Amino acid sequence: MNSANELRLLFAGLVLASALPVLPLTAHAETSHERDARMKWWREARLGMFVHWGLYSGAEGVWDGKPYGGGVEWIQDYAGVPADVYAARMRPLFKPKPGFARAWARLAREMGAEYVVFTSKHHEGFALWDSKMTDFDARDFTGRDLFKEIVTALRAEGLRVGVYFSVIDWHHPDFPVNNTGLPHPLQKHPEIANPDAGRVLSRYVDFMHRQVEEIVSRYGPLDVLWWDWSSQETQGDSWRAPELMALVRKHQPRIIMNNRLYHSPNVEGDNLGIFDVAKGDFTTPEQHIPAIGMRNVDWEACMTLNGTWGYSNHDFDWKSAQTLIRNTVDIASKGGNYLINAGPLADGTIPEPIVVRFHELGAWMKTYGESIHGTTANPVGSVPWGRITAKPGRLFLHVFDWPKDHRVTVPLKSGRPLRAWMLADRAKVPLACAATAEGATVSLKPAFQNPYASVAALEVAD
Ligand code: JFZ
Repeated sequence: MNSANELRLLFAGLVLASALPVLPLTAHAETSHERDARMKWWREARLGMFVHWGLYSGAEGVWDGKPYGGGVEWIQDYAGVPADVYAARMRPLFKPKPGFARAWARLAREMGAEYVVFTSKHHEGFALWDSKMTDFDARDFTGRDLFKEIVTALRAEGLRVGVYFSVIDWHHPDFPVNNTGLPHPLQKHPEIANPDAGRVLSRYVDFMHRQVEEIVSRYGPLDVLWWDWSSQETQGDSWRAPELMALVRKHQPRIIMNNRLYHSPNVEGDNLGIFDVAKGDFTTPEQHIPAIGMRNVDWEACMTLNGTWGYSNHDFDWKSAQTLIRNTVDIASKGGNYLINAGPLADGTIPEPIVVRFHELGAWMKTYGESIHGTTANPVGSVPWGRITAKPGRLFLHVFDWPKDHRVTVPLKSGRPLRAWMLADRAKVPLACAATAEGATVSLKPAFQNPYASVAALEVAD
């Protein structure tokens, strides 16, 4: 072939290539319609229960008699404990009682949660399933497959199943100590001259991929994979994330994953504006509620109930039931999900202060759940007296500050008020409501006032 023909061929090839869409890594690219169908249950759920439970639960926030603050599921790191010492000390303390998982599932249901995310492996590296890849797992420590017990119990209660998986692993001998931007207990040991000698990250990543494959291939359909977490230096490529996510999707085509294989929540903020569905289905603001929500981004705010994810025997700084209920409302009004944490004891018992608060939230949800589940963000603009959620043709007026004249103003953008009633009123006796220059006013009934958040439904005609 002469060079002119070669050039012509090359040119034709270039034109053709630029006309083709970029081929996705997976065999079939998901359309936005298919994505919406896959995300449907999650977008409607609005409330989930997070469970942090592992060997750290047995330390209860104390190491060598010294109490630690903060998230004490990190106690191995806080106290700079080498993996073998940690495993030996924690092993005898980890004694799950029979039926613990059924109690978790029942509590999640009673609280009004639609899904539960539990730590299958936290940073300490201990696997709650029967892993063939390591003897640092539930089967070797307890003779049981705790993952299976938890998944079975959640499904029996009709809950969606979410699996938290830490890509950070302080037990595996190939997980780097330094220069990842991620924590490691041996960083507290400057006397170890070269702690990274002999550690090969790619070997850990191979191991981690195979662990993930065990989880996603053995226990039937899973609903959420909650990765945790990455840094600027160590993310995406470091974990071979596209391959890992494709592996998960091969076994679990409908699973929903967060974006923490690429994202460090507290360092980079909430990812507003740079959200990319190729890097995860939703983003995870931690310990705060985004001021105005996030337009066109699926998000879930995760929060502790006191100051720690894992159980502490000396942190009594519990959020009130009112805060839980108002956070639930606030987050739903901004279009997000609320994932509330419980840290059980090493035997699986959920502490009474948590049970009491979750029951109180659940009692409120029982009456007002229709104003949370299946709703979308406030479509009309903020109001001084509380928050608003929406369903087609209907607004839910959540009143935090009950007006002295019992009347709330709703800034309708279009349409006119049809009828209104208090959600707690089973008879649905109509409330006085009227169209005004601002939109509508609704007269509330004090007999149906709720100390946490009162709710009225308002039907709006186009
Ligand atoms: C992570 C975990 O470290 C924590 O133990 C808990 O599981 C929580 C839900 O997720 O928390 C983080 C994640 C990232 C940062 C800090 C805490 N960060 O980027 O600094």
